Amino acid sequence: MIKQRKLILGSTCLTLVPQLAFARNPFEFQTPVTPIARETLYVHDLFLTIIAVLFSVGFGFLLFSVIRYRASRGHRPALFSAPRTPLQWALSALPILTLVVIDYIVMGIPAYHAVLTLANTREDAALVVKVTGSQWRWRYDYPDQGISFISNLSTSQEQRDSGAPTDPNYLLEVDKPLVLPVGKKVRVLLTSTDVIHAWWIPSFGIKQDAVPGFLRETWVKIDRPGIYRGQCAELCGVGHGFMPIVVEAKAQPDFDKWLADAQTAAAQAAAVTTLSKPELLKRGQQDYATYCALCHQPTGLGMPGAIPPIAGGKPFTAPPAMTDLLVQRGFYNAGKIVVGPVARHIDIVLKGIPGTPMPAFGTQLGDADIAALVTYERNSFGNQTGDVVQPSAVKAARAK
Ligand code: HEC
Ligand SMILES: [Cu+2]
Repeated sequence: MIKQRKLILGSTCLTLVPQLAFARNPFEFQTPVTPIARETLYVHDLFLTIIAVLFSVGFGFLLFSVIRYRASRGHRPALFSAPRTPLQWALSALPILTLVVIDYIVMGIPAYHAVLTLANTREDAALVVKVTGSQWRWRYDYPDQGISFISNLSTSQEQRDSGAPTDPNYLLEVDKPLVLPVGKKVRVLLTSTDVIHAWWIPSFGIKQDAVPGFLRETWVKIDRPGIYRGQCAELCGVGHGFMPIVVEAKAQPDFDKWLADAQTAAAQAAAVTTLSKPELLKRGQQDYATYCALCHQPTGLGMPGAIPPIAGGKPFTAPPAMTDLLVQRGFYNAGKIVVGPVARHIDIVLKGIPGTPMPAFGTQLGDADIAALVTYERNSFGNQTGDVVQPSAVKAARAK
């Protein structure tokens, strides 16, 4: 009995925890800030009210009958099993008809309307944004504005690993939020590069799957400036809890300014073809922590049997299916990881190793970042090749 109670209490707490982080009280939804969120919340409240009334009336009748007509007072069960008199027929039909009216009209019409609203992604859309899920981060593209960037979790490794004091937005903070204008309808296209993810922002009333090979869509029209947070809502691997969503809604003039700045920055970044070695190493170190450390580990030592070390000379044993691929690429010899040729290294980071968890970063990262990563890996974790790989070399490798 105690065990059962603990179980019930525990599971109740678990369902409440995500709510606690956002809502004013644990039983409330986040304050809706889009038409979709308002409408779905309205439908929810309406249904809940109707169901609560029906439940109370039905259960009230039941309780009343159980107490009033109990056997100890000499009452006997009725012997008939179907209505007989016209009154009995009417009393049986009434609840059925009531339910039909409630289901198809009172609840049906608002619910249908909410679904139509949800599906109306194109009409009056002022801006299109593409959202791409990848293990384990979101990428945002503004196709008509020529801007794209990756949004990464910014909660520090110490907070995640060692129980250091956590920020109020622990695991719900990113380096670059998606920036959107308020009061404008934004059409959101969703897809994925690997497995199914889901883009979920409770205060927008949106939870849409991002499916590889498909383009799904939804829309938002945000009421007021602010920061809105969400999470990936489809279990997508070990980093599933580390790909939050942050949307920063700005008034139109502020949004325009942000857009202009982002366009300038993108043009400047594209113009860079050579970087100094210290610049490459610094950038490579940051990128490694963001994109590679989850698998190859902050130490570069990988995980036994599953993820090879980046550090050359370290022993690594794994099934031949895995080590054969590494041998082919020149990264494995006699039970040990070796630092393979530069060209193969660039190739692995650009295209991944097909058929293994090693992802292709070519579609996610620019030439400068890939050059920085390769330079960093070849000069860190005890590797001392001295190689400096420039963005131009990555550009050339892409062209092949
Ligand atoms: C999802 C996990 C994962 C992530 C993230 C990841 N790798 Fe890998 N990586 C692998 C696996 C698994 C292999 C071995 C593949 C095989 O041959 O079976 C590998 C192999 C490699 C190799 C060749 C072997 C070696 O150890 O030197 C290099 C180089 C490499 N990864 C670099 C990177 C870089 C750079 C990043 C970040 C930009 C990265 N990886 C991110 C899983 C990952
Ligand atoms: Cu995900």
